[in-house]
Amino acid sequence: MAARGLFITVEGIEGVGKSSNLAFLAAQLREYGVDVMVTREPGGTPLGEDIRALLLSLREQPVSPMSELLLIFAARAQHLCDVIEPHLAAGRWVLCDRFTDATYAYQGGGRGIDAAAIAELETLVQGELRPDYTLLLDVDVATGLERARGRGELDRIEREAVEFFEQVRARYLALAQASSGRFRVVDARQPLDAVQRELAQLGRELLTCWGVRHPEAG
Ligand code: Z5A
Repeated sequence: MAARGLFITVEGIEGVGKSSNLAFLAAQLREYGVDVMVTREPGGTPLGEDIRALLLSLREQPVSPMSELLLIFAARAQHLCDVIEPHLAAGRWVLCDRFTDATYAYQGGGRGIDAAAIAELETLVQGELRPDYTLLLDVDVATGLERARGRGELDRIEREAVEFFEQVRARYLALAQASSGRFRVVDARQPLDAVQRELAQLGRELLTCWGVRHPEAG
């Protein structure tokens, strides 16, 4: 039976560069022969992608924070069952664009839902599964929003006020401080190539930790 794969998540506020850097990290790991699958939340399954569309679409009636929270965990339950758990069990490394830290940051920090309620759902839906390693790309809110807003029409969450994203960022940084063994915080204000040099170094450290050698090392 294959050893369980590594579960890596990438987090940060809007426009921080998660997609660009996740693709970079996946390519780097594959170069070392690691079997990697890339996925995202909310989403990652047909049901999850439908829930994502519901969550991000503009609506006439406000969405209650609790509805938002439960939809996110509904998508996560399907994602765990159909994608994350089977791939990890098959020995694959799973790279996930956002996971439950985003729920603590957005629904906890941003919407004001009690972290204890999120923790209860986390245990109910995930059991003991938690990410092994989390990369937090950190940027000030003004820079993140400027980058995100350069991409075109804004979705329901991207339309929130600056104060909302300040709370989200603050909660992310608090989570990283509280679980410093799991998190690595990268300054994403740097130009993309500088961020990726840092990621390449982190990737090598991770591979060394898990005993993976570069194919050319013999
Ligand atoms: N959400 C939630 O509320 N609760 C939850 O539990 C979960 C999610 C899981 C969708 O997530 C929404 O779901 C999200 C939170 C909520 N809120 N919103 N809206 P998402 O991750 O798919 O959405 P997003 O934050 O908008 O991510 P994104 O579209 O994937 O953006 P990104 O990956 O962070 O950025 P990017 O597309 O890689 O880069 C943005 C632009 O900046 C692009 O033009 C890049 O070329 C540029 N860029 C990137 N890095 C740099 C640097 N270093 N310098 C200069 N320019 C850069």
